[in-house]
Order: sequence, then C-alpha cells, then structure tokens
Amino acid sequence: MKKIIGMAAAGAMLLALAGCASGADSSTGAGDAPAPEDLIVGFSQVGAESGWRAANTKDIQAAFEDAGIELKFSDAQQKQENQIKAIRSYIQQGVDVIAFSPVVESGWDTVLKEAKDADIPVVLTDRSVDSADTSLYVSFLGSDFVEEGKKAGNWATEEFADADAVKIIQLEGTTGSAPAIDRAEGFADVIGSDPKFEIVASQTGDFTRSGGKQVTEALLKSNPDVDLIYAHNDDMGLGAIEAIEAAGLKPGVDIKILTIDAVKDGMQALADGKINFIVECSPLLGKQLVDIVNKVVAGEEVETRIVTEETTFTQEEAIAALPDRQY
Ligand code: GYE
Repeated sequence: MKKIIGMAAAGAMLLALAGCASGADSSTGAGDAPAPEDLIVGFSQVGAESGWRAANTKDIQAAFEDAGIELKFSDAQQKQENQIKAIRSYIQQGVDVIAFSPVVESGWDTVLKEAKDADIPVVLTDRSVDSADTSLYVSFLGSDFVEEGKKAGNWATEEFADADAVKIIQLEGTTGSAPAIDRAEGFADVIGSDPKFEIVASQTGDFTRSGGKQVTEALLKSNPDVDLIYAHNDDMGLGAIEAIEAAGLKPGVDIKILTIDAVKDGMQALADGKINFIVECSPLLGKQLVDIVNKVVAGEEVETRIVTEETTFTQEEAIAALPDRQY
C-alpha cells in the first residue's frame, strides 16, 4: 500500500515538474492572461452538510464549466484533516490556483505557507481563516456573518418588542467555523443590550438537519417554555421544526424560529408560517470566484475582501420570492 502511495506521489511530483517547465503560471506577467483551457483550479469544499452547501457546490462547478476552466473538486466531509490533505495534493499536482472554504477558522498557517512557498495563490471562499499573516491568501470572497447575526438580532428585538422576557435556544453551526462564531457574536451584540433576552441553551447542530432535530429534541425537554429558536442555518431550523412537531407543539406559533440562509426548503417553511424570519446568505459565489481566478493568473490586482450582497425575508417576502428562487 505504502509503495503504491509512494509511486503515486512520485508521479504527481513529475507532473508538477512538467507543469513548471512549461512555465504555465509563474512566468505570467501582468495583463498576460493564460487561456482558460490551460488553467487548473483545485477546490476543497467543506462537505455536503446543508442545502446551502449543495447550492454552493453546484454554482461553483457550473461557473468553472462555463468558463472552460478545469476544476479539481474534493469534498472534505466537514473534516479539516481532509481539507489539508486535499490542499497538499493540489500543491503536489501544481495547480494554478487553490480555492477552499475552510471548515473551521484555525489551524491553516502551515498548509497555507506550503502553498505560498510553491507560488500557488490561494483564494478563500465562503468562510475565513484566523491566520494573522494575511499574505497567505490573495482574497476572501463571502458573506459578512457578523452582520447576518446582527440582522437576526434586530428582527428578534422588533418581534418581541412588547414581551417582558424572551427565552432563546441557539442552534450553533459547526464548532470553530467562522459562520458559527460570527453569527453567535452578531446576534449577542444586538440582543445583549436588553436583559429581557436570555439564551437559555446553545449547542451545535453541525449545520445539519438531523443535528438540529436531535439538539432541539433534547433541549426542549429541559426548556419547554422557550420562546424562540435561533438556528445558524435553515437546515437546523428545519430539523427543529420536526422536533417541535413531534413534541406536539406548533413551530412558528408556540415557538418562533429564526434562521439564516434562505434556501428553497427554508423559504417554503417560512411561506408556510413554520419559520418566522430568514436572514439571507448567498451560496452563489461561482462567477465571482472565476473572476478572481482569472485576475490572479493574469497578474492583476484583486480585492482582498469581497462581501456578498444579501437581504432578509419575512413570510410575505418569501411567498413573493419563492417562484424565482434559484436554490
Ligand atoms: O450558512 C450553512 C452551511 O458557510 C455560509 O455553511 C456557510 C454555512 C451555511 O452549512 O448552511
């Protein structure tokens, strides 16, 4: 087994050397854009944990296909070690650009340094890293998750304006991921100024529907009088709906539900009155990622931070938006 891996690695190195010899990337000067068919991009995706992720994968793959650029794609199944392996393999293969959506924020410096030493530019999509050395990546394309958490908090403040006390269960995203950290922070920033809001329990559901269901089931037992569930994504909110219904309660009425993403299933639940409000987070990052790749390989300047534009949805707005919703 070891021998086979060794041979494969040697082969990959030869390929990488051949790539260098043709001068495909490193010798390219400003404005001297290589043809799309000469480019190879390696992309390491988080996993397939949610409707958002499925839409994001589809959009990225379609955008590279439309652009005629080869995309090597790997699914890390929500594990950082798989992403590190994938990035190392892209480095060995000598791809022109590496893009990835880091499952968690920390622990990337070593592998990013390896990419930098190999002169392979790295683009972060969707989620960020906490590396102090920002020269380890050329750009970060994605949402402002703190802002999303604030929008969620603002809705809660208005919705419960007349209430004296509001008990909240928070369903957190993947522990250590940028969206879980930032969405909790933005929300707490807003509701924290009013003592009537109390987060009575906060646990991770790992951004999955089954995780959201299980955690809600357990937490409802110890907190039957909860007023609001704040889920860091639609899928966990959809799981919470199942748990609430199984407990004989009415989601959206007995317990209000506030989520982030606005994927079709979430929007349908909002239209049906089972979710009460959704903060949008757009997974459609493909075209912008292709643009960044094209600029980077042409030696052009790229913006180091590109923030996705997004909105929020009430029930009426969801009903109006659903027929044309792309994801
Ligand atoms: O909200 C969630 C997904 O990183 C923004 O990851 C993304 C989040 C998204 O699993 O549904």
